[in-house]
Amino acid sequence: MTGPGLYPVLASLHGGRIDLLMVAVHGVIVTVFLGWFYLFIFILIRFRRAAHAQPGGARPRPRWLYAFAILLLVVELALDLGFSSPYGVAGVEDKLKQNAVELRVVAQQYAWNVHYPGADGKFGRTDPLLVRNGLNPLGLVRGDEAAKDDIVLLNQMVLPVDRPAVIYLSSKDVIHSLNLPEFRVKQDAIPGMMIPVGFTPTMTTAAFRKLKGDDKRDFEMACAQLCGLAHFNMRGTLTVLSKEAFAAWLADKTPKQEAEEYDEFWD
Ligand SMILES: [Cu+2]
Repeated sequence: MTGPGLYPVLASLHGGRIDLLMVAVHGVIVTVFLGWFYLFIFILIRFRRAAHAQPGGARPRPRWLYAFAILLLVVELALDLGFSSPYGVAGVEDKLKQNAVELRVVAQQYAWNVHYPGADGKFGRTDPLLVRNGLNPLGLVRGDEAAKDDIVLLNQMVLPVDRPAVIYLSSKDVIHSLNLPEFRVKQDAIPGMMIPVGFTPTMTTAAFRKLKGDDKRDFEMACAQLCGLAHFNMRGTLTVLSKEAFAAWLADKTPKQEAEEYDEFWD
C-alpha cells in the first residue's frame, strides 16, 4: 500500500486506513462507472432506431433494467452518505482522553503560526488588537497568566512520537489547508472557525531521514489551498521527536528565542 511512488511514506496511526479508503473509493467509482457505461451501450443497441422505427407504441421494458439502475443508485447513495461522515472530528474526543498534545495552528498569508500552551497546558488569551507580524503574530496577551509560558513558533511544528496530537486549526485571513502528507492529514483552515484535527505520529524525523537516506529531510507542513500569490511559499516543517526529546525541547523553548526568529522572517 505504501510502495515507492504510490504514496508518501506512512507516518501516522490512522494513515493506513486513509490509503485503503483511497483504493476502495477508486475501486467503487470504476465499478459504478462500468455499470452505467454498460447500461448506456446496452440501451444504444437494444433501442436503436432500426429496431424501433416508430416512436410510441409498445416497447420492451425489461424488469432487470430497472432493477439494475436502482441498484446503482442505491450503491451511490450509500457511498455518498457513508463517506461524508466527519470521521476526523469524531476521532478527536478519543485522542483528548489519551493525554494528547494540544496545540493551535493559525494560518495566515503566508505562514503557519504554531501555538503551544506551555507547561500549564492552558492557551493564553489573545487579542486581535495586539497582532503584529513579527513580535506577536497571534496577539497573545503577555500579561495574561496563562500566556506567560506559551510558545509560538513560525513554520515549525514539533510533536512527540506515538502520542496523539490534537491541532486546533484556524486562519487569520483567507481559507488555507493544513497538509501533512506523511501523516495523511489534510484539513481546511477557515477564518472564523476553530477546527480540531487529531492524529498520532508513528515515525520520528530521525527514522524518516534514515529511511530516505537524506539527513536533511523533514516532514513537510504545506498549504493545500491556493490562498494567494505566495501560496507556494507557505510551508514549514514538522519535526517528530522521541517522547524524552520532545519534553526536553518543550522545556528549553523560551518566549524570547522565538521573538528573535520572527523578526528575521518578516523583515
Ligand atoms: Cu495558504
